[in-house]
Amino acid sequence: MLKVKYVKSLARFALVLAYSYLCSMEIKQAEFTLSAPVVSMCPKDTKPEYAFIGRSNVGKSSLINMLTNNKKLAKTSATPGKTLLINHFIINKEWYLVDLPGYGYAKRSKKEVDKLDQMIRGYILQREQLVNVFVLVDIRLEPQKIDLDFIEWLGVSSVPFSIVFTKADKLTPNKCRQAMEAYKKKLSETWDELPPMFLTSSEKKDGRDDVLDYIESINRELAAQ
Ligand SMILES: Nc1nc2c(ncn2[C@@H]2O[C@H](COP(=O)(O)OP(=O)(O)OP(=O)(O)O)[C@@H](O)[C@H]2O)c(=O)[nH]1
Ligand SMILES: [Mg+2]
Repeated sequence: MLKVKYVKSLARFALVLAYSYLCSMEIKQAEFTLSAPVVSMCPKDTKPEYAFIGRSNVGKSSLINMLTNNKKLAKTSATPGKTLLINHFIINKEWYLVDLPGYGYAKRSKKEVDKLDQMIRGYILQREQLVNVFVLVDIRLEPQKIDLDFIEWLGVSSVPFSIVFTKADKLTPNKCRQAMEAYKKKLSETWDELPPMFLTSSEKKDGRDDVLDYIESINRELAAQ
């Protein structure tokens, strides 16, 4: 079977781990910038941005709120399909977090699905300042075809990405570990290098430092270029 090569080397992840022992990033300011229906209407800015994607209801908006310590920043809902636009939030006036609509919500019409799909993929492919896509995956579920297909599409499109497992508070630490191992095994069938992976709970604020330190390390790498 064709093996997809991960676009960024594992060396970066090792660097991030080393860096995370040294310091933790501080979020001094987080502000909503704008919501856009198409990439051409996104902020006219070149600061680096980090986008969050995944199935509807996986916890994208909650994760943004957890990272920024602001429960009201991104709109969340127990009902899937809450986020419908490309939402930019500027952090410390230096970089952006981007909340995207979810995919795979069964109650959407074909027309709606196609419209959101175009919005998401158009943004991911055309936004030059997008430096990393966080693909969110519910830790409680077996690897889902829809996520694996999306991950593969990112790979063949050469888009750098990481995987964030959400809702870790819903399982025991041991079950979380097993689920992550199972996911790695599944990805190894198609990938010869695995992307960085993070285990998070927006409820318990688990994984916050890991994700923020990863972002910080990329920001530093970009600033040094
Ligand atoms: N227990 C638990 N619940 C969570 C966690 N993260 C999100 N949720 C819940 O999951 C539901 C969906 O969260 P959202 O953040 O709105 O999900 P989303 O991915 O942005 O959803 P869409 O915008 O509809 O695509 C809400 O009821 C959240 O409270 C978590 O870490 N733990
Ligand atoms: Mg949302």
